[in-house]
Amino acid sequence: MESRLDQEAIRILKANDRGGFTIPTARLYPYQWNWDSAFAALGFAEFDRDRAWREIETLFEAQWPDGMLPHIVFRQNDPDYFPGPAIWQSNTEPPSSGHSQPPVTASVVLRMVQGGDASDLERARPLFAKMLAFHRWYHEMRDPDGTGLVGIVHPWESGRDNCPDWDIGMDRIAVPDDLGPYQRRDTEHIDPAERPSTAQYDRYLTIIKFGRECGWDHVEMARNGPFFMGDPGVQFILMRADRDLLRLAELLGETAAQEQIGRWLERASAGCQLLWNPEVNAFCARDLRTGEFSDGITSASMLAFYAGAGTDEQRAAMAVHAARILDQVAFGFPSFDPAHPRFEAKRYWRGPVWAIINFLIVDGLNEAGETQLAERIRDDTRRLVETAGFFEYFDPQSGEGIGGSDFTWTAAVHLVWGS
Ligand code: 2M8
Repeated sequence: MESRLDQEAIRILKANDRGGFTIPTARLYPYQWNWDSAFAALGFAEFDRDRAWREIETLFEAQWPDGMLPHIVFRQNDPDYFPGPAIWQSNTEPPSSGHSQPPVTASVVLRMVQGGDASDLERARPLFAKMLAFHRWYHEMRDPDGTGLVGIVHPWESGRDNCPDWDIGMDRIAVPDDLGPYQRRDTEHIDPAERPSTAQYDRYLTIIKFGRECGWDHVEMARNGPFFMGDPGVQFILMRADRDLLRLAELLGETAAQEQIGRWLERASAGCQLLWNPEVNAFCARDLRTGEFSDGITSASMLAFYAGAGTDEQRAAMAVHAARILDQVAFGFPSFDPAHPRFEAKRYWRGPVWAIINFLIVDGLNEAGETQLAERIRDDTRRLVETAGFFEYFDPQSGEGIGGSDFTWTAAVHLVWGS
């Protein structure tokens, strides 16, 4: 029996469907976003499996020849969003942005295969080589020295745009005099107090300018771009996605790829130790140009469980941090540590709760046997949606829904978890 909320979630996914691809929400985000689309597929899989597979297939239509899966696909020009295709100048068809986003696709595809039948496995088959190329791109282009730790070249690549994780890297960016005037659109849709600052947008655009001027040469971006930071979110999501891609390789009989994926996994398990901040006793973001650590714990730090990363001792320390942070908010899991001076309950990725991150954290905590913590976060997410609705993010203290409404990935998480 579908509950009222299930019906509402299905309505949202259908309303945000633009014919084979789904937008995160109307007006604020009118294009196809990489990891939003992957979560949308999981939501569709609950009631329309063909449509779920279409979502992943249309996303991969935008894959670059070098393997990169871009973070936004611009199928049409929409003045509601800035920066659009004319700013990115990707020179690709369809036009896209010039960097990527957290690589959740292989994990989503494995989940769809495991929850389906033989026809789902067949639908995954042609996607395998594309996902393998995407993972190779991450391991080679975002880790050109083979350290086992991938970096991100833009805060948007983390998906956690204005998180305090990036403040140390962003502070080092010099905004050029010829950046030129530009008109933001997000602050016309949403209260500017709940969005990134102007100084941050200046820096986001400075990085795009660099990318555009070097023709989106990814080695150049990683070696000499204005920003290059290690992100616990992308690192842990990639580690888990490698593990899930390996499982897919086994199910599909793709023997040749297995050794390669195994090597990536081994290297990344060692490389993630570079994110262990001994002063905070936690996994934290790190500036890969200077070696400096961010000193804050985020919701992405908690994805260590999801990746199976770190030692038993490190994961035990992370569980203690998780319990302490949950005790400080009415609804978990906040995107930034509420005890840190940079925490802001309503400002986007500097404090609010995000359903998709909760979904990944809960998956990892359950797998690690931390079931009480997992249950608590899942209950909090359910209460937030029940009382506030399918918002983009939520205030961890008041439970208020903030940002875009009728949001695709919040609806998808609700459907996957069930009422
Ligand atoms: C947010 O990011 C975009 C840029 O990519 C923006 O603010 O314009 C982030 O929450 C990101 O994780 C998400 O994929 C995107 C669409 O929901 O919005």
